[in-house]
Amino acid sequence: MDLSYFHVAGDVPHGMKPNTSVVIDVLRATTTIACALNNGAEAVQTFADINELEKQSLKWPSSQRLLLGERGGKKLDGFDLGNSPIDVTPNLVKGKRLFMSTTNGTRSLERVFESNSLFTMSLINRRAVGLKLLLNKPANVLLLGSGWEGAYSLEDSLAAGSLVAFLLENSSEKIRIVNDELSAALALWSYWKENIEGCLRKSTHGQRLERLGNHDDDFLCCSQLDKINIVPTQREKGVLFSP
Ligand code: 3SL
Repeated sequence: MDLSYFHVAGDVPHGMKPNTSVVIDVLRATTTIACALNNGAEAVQTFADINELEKQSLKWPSSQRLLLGERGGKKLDGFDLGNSPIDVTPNLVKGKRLFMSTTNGTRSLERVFESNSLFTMSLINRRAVGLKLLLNKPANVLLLGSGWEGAYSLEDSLAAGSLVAFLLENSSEKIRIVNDELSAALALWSYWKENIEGCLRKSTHGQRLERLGNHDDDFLCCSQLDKINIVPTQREKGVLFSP
């Protein structure tokens, strides 16, 4: 299996249509997606564009939908929830379709909507995604971080490194690291793996969240490793289900 990692959507070479993609946004979109599906959401439908989200969500019965969204880390006006994985409780999300737009994570997803297989990953479901890749054995996998407005983020690279470490430890077949971004991510994982929450808090987006208010529960949740067995999987364009 050949794996490459790009920090943000804009780094993916123009015209590249990946076969298998794994989108990562540890703080916090892909952690929230995994938690929502784990807590019984019917699906999470993702949008880079808020107007499009509002239009599409109206096609869904109001009793069966929730709008989730943030910009700059703050909940969007008129939306039911922001983007905290703590808020997507079973009580709120069970059986509902979540319509979601975030600053960076949903943009990364949009870049690879056309992939034949598309999964989302965070630290919380790293093992589940790793096992899925070992089972499916794709020849090439694109790991795509979300960053912050086009810039690198520490926590997404950490998660990319954690996935490749898992694959190297558990694969009977050759795992090939194709680009330097992924080698660097693996080194980052070796450096921080005993203090994941410390890494998330050190990251610039972690510091942004701290400036916005107390996010202790979010940090705790987003830094949990291998706690959820869900692999959010695209079955319709932009819509993630738990298979
Ligand atoms: O940028 C994103 O997509 C979000 O995950 C950012 S936040 O953590 O919700 O602020």
